[in-house]
Amino acid sequence: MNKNFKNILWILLIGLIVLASCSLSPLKDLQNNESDNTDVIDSNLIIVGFSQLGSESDWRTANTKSIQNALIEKNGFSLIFQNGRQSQENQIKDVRRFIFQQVDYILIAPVTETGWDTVLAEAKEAGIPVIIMDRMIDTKDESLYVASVGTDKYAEGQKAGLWLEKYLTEQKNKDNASMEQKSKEDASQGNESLSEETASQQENGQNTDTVNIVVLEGTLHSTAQIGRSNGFNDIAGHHTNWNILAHESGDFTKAKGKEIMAKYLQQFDDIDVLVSQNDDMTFGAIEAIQEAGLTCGVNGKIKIISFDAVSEAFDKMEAGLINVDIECNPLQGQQIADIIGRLEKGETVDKVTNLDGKVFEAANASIDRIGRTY
Ligand code: GYE
Repeated sequence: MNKNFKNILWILLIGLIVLASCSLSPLKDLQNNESDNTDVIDSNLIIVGFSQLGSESDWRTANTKSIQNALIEKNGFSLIFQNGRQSQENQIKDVRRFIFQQVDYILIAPVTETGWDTVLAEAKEAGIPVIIMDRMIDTKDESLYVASVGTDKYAEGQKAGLWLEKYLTEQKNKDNASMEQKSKEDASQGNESLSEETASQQENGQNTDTVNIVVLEGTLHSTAQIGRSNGFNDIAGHHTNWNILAHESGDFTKAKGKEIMAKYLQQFDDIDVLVSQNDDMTFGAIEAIQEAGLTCGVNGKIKIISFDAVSEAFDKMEAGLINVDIECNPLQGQQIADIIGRLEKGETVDKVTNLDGKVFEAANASIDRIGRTY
């Protein structure tokens, strides 16, 4: 090859490299996986940095998948996923990295409510819109986020309390009906004093007896813990016979749920009801109950109220081990994609979007679960 020809080849090569780097932004060296990646991506995609709070539960897995399935390249997105492993410190670092990377949007599922103002002010300063997902943040400055998508955790706690109210009333009615029957039989046998005794028992009602309750709380200071505790406690406050023996955080994990339930069972020998603020803790608690030689659920000693309604919880309701499950919908990806789509077009979006949830009882579990995907 002669020298001139070689020089021309070099110039052509350098020209090509310069052209390629003009069409792709070097700051968008981002990829849709857990670690930073140096692959260059199409600058026409909307880059979303997603700080997920952790991977502590089946609900969380379904939630992460929902986001990863909605914010895909085919829909015009490139997603950078970071797992905060249940630590706000990690999440704040992840958000700062997104700001440095100049992503187009930041999506945060915050582990706890307070302490976000500084980093969100930094995002605002950098002109990056923030969307809050699943749990909420506690801030006086609502301009720090453009929208939030989640569920009403206070309402979920209330539903748990209202279910227990209904359940205890039904039990009372059943007891009254059988006592009435007994008193009729006594009267027809001419046994007046016995029938009077039965009637007075009926008036007092068996189920005004103390109901001993233990609570497995989620991660303390998270919206899911605060809302579900407050909602349930507000209903419990109307019933002087509901006795909350203990409440402690199991951090939304199966292992901690089991550990704390085992401790409760050693501490208290007359637990009537377990309120467990997510299904994973419930699964752990059921193991602890069974290992202690006790029973739970529909025909068992300890009635169980759980939250989330994931697939394994339906298995356990069908097996009669969980009485009721308060649904919390983790499938929030489509809502997020729609919100970003509207913002891109310059449209206004609702500040708060709450997805509805149902109450699933063991008796209907096999039918209610049909068509559910997680
Ligand atoms: O109930 C639990 C998860 O924030 C609603 O977090 C969510 C909760 C959910 O770990 O399973």
